Order: sequence, then C-alpha cells, then structure tokens
Amino acid sequence: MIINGPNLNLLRIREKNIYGSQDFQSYFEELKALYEQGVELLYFQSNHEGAIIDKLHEIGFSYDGIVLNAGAYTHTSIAIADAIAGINTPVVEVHISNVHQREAFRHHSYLAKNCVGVICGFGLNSYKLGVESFL
Ligand code: CA2
Repeated sequence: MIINGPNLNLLRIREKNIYGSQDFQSYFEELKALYEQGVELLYFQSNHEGAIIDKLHEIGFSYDGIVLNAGAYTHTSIAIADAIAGINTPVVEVHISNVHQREAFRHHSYLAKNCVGVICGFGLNSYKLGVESFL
C-alpha cells in the first residue's frame, strides 16, 4: 500500500517546480498498469496524523509492504514513528523532493529509523522505486 500524508492531495496545483506537474491519482493509475496481476497496489491519502496511524494499524499486520510519504509529519511525528515500530509490515519512507537539498528542518526524519529504507529526490518515481524495493 502507498500512503500519502498531508498536502500531497495538492500535487499539480501548486509548487510544481518542487513536486512536478502530475497529480498523484493519475501517477498511481500508471504505476498500477506497470505490474502484472498478483501485485496488488492500493492507495490511501490523509491530511490527518491519527488517520495515518489508524491505517498503519489496520494494514500493518497483513500487507506485504508499505510505501509511506508522510509529508511534513516525517519531520515532526513521534506518533507515526511509534506506529511504524509497532507493526509487522515493513515500511519504506519516500519523498518526491530531495529533502536534503531543502530547508534544514526537512533534513531530519523521525520515521527513518523505523523504516527498512529511505528514497528521496526522484520525483514521483520515488514511489516506483519504493514498490520495486519490495518486489
Ligand atoms: O518531498 C516530499 O515528498 C515531501 O514529503 C513533501 C512534503 C514536505 O513537507 C516534505 O518535507 C517533503 C510536502 C508535500 C506538500 O505538497 C504540496 C504540493 C503542492 C502544493 C503544496 C504542497
């Protein structure tokens, strides 16, 4: 499952120089089309920290992998970090932008320590790389 956090529903609308000009839903349709039957990809987006935690709890004992872009919660949320530590399903942290080329507050992730890996800076292709890491 791909999980997107806050404001990632606004892709294509603003900040195109940083996040590109494609909305996530159309990218997700392209991504699903790349894989054969037998690889089921699902998508969830929420702007709410608790809803992301609830989703991690809901799927985190049965799904094969989670590709998580927690948006700005990456840099603030001990609660999401604890949720990742509390589930069995491995989580890959992804970011569209190269957070290390940006403001210092984006350089630290509370989540990375509890994830199997981190992918950032490849645009929307970061999600595909995250999926590939599980395959
Ligand atoms: O690069 C990423 O994927 C981020 O996770 C995106 C987050 C940002 O807070 C992280 O530091 C890095 C923000 C997503 C906001 O996306 C917008 C898209 C269009 C217009 C406004 C915000």
